[in-house]
Formats: sequence, C-alpha cells, structure tokens
Amino acid sequence: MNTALQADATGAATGLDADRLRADFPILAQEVHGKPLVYLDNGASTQKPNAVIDAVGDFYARDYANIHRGVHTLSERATAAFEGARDRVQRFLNAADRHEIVFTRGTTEAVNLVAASFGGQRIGAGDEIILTGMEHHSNIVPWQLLAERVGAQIRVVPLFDDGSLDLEAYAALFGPRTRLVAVVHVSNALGTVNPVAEMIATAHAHGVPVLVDGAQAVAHARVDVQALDCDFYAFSAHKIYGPSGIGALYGRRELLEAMPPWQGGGDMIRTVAFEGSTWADPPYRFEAGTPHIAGAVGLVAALDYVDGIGLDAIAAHEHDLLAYGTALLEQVPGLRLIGTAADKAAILSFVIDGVHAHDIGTVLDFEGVAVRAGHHCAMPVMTRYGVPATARASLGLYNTRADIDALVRALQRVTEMFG
Ligand code: C6P
Repeated sequence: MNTALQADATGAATGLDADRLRADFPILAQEVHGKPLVYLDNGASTQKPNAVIDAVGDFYARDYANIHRGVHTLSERATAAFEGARDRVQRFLNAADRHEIVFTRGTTEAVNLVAASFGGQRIGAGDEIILTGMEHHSNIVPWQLLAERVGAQIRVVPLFDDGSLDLEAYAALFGPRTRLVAVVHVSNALGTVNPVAEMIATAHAHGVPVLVDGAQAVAHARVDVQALDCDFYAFSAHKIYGPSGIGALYGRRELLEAMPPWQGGGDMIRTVAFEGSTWADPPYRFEAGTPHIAGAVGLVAALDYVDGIGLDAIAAHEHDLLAYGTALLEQVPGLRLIGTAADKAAILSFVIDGVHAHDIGTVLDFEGVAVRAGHHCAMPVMTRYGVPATARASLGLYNTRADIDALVRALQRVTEMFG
C-alpha cells in the first residue's frame, strides 16, 4: 500500500507520489469537455480508489445480508464486517472504547443526533450554545432548531479578517448558562484550521462539553480524540475517499450512556411492549434501522488506504500544494483569496472582481477543472466577508502542482472572457 512513498513527481520533497496515487482512482482518468479532468472539489466529496470500489463490490457479491438479526452465515459475516468497521473507526480516531463510535449517515446526521439527544436533555430555556462564525449550516441549523424549541440562545465567536477565530472573544462568551460549544475543526469555506485542543481546554475549564465538526479535517491530518479531549467528534466517510451515506460520531462513553435515543426503530431497543420500551446500550441506542452496511465496509477500505499512505505524508503534500497554489493565485489580476489564516488546510476560496463565482465555476468546467462555486453551506462566512459566493478549489491526496497550473491557466480564460 505504501508504494507511493517516494520523491514527489511535482518536485517537492513531501514523501508522496500523487501521480502514482492517481492511478488508484479510475474516475480521474477521463476528459471533460475534451480536456483532462482536474478534480479540485474534494471538500464537497472525494473520489474513490479501487480499494474502496472493490471492497464494496466484493461485499455485495459475497457477504451481504442484514446485520444483528440473522443466525445464518451471511448475516454473521455481514455483522462481523459492520462491527469490524466500528473497531476500525475507533482505531482511526484513537477512541478509548469501541462503544464510543456511533455510525450515522454522515456529519450532518451526527450533529443532529447530538442536538436532539444531548441537547434535548441538557439544554433548556435561557441556556447558551457557543458556535463560531465559520460553521457549516450542518453545525448551525440543528442548534437553531433546538434553541427555538427550548428557548436557548446561540452565541457566536467572531472572525478576524484573515479567517481565524477571535479566541479572546471566545473565552469571554462563557457564562453560567453555557451548556455546549460546537466548533468546526477545519472550515470548508475558508480552510482555517481551528485550535480545537486549546478551545476544548477553555471550555472544559468552565465545565462545558465540546462537539467538533471534523468533516473537513479527517482526510487532511491525523485526528486523536483522546489527545484533543473532545466530547463529540463527527465526520463523513465520503470526504475521506469512502462511500457517501455513512459517517461516524465519536461520543465520550459517559455522555452517550446518559443520553436518550433520538430515533426509534429496530436495533436500538432492549425490550418493546405497549406499556413501555427499554433501550439498548450505546452505540446501538443511536442506530435505529438498517444502516449503510456496505458503506461501513467501504469506509474500512478507505481508512486502510489513507493510513497506508500516511496522514502525515498527505498533510505535507497538501501543504506544499496549498503554498504553491496560494502564491500563483495571488498573481491572478483581480483575484482575492477569502481565508488567509496562518494555519490552513488544503482549501483555496476566492473571488474575482466583477465575475460571479458561478461564472468562474462554469468557465473552469469547460476547461476540465472541477471546483465548487457558491456559499458552500456557510452563508454567515459569505456575509462576514461581504461576498455573495466564492469559487473554491479544495485539494486531495491525488492532486498535483500540474492541477494547480491547470487551474491558473483556466482562470486566465476567465479573466480574458470577463476582464
Ligand atoms: N461540506 C462542502 O462542499 P455531510 O453532508 O453531512 O457529509 O457534511 C456536512 C458538512 C459539515 N461540516 C462541514 C465543515 C462540511 O464541510 C460539510 C460538508 C461540503 O463544503 C458540502 S456543503
């Protein structure tokens, strides 16, 4: 698996050969509008290596059945695969206990789970929830729905112009009614890497638990939930080269044990009677209904693939690309980067004077370059920086300096057409 660990074909000494890794991703070997595809929309979703495609296909071809239910061989195999995936996620996040890993449909569902269950039980009228100004809608709206239902307040950590958080303002937001902090690890709209360990220490000093939205973090740097000391951590498999429709919530065991179910159905019960029902222990209490079984198998293959390359090598490679891309984009006439914090992950979000982000995205697509254009489900970020939308190039392990060069060439087409 580690065959790609050698001199980078881009010339940078990052220890990762992205040109070789590209061959693992069949979708990348195609043309779009007659141009070689340059896929720079990894923040929205990553492409899948053969290892993941094959693992899912093989599972459906050989081992698939429903889990936790049958005594027959296929059901036992499928159950072992699904529960093995829980162990794999536990190891990936360095959680202390496999029962701390709850499978969800993804980050969004994980946040909704915590808001409904933990929030519904522990947050009431007059209580406060601290969010930051750079949250994805998935880490805003579930808290708003809760706050509206129970009469709680949302307090927001402001952002500096470079896209970093004002940590003094953060510390000043804590009060006797603060019940939870929910913060994004890496911003999808700005690329900012937040100092979550420090923020968690501040929150814990006030006795306040912290949920970290790790959707944009897990594919780009090693995450250790024990070292972070976080209380909840959410991520989606599709952003780390795995299938869509599955993700996981890490929850500290004593918190999960005290939390009520949030969805009812099969698998989450201990006993059911019309007089009253009792609940299974975590994590099963939070996993009602048939889950994305093959997705869990694909997630294992994805985590094995990423760990086989090494997250440190991936981070070094992407940082090289980020620095290379930042330097080149800064030279494009009229282009302004949105998000220039000192600690950034592989996201280049930008606007160009006089050109709407959607027009940028459309012209780039005709050049074969896939980026995302819009508000990136982070409308408060757009408001903070006074822009309706940005174009966003988000990098992955298979991107190269040649991809960045193609982006810059395509941007020249944009400035020729609209300049
Ligand atoms: N951001 C993007 O293009 P789901 O959809 O549940 O897998 O992930 C939601 C989510 C939560 N938090 C952050 C920080 C995210 O970036 C995302 C997904 C995609 O930026 C789609 S809007």
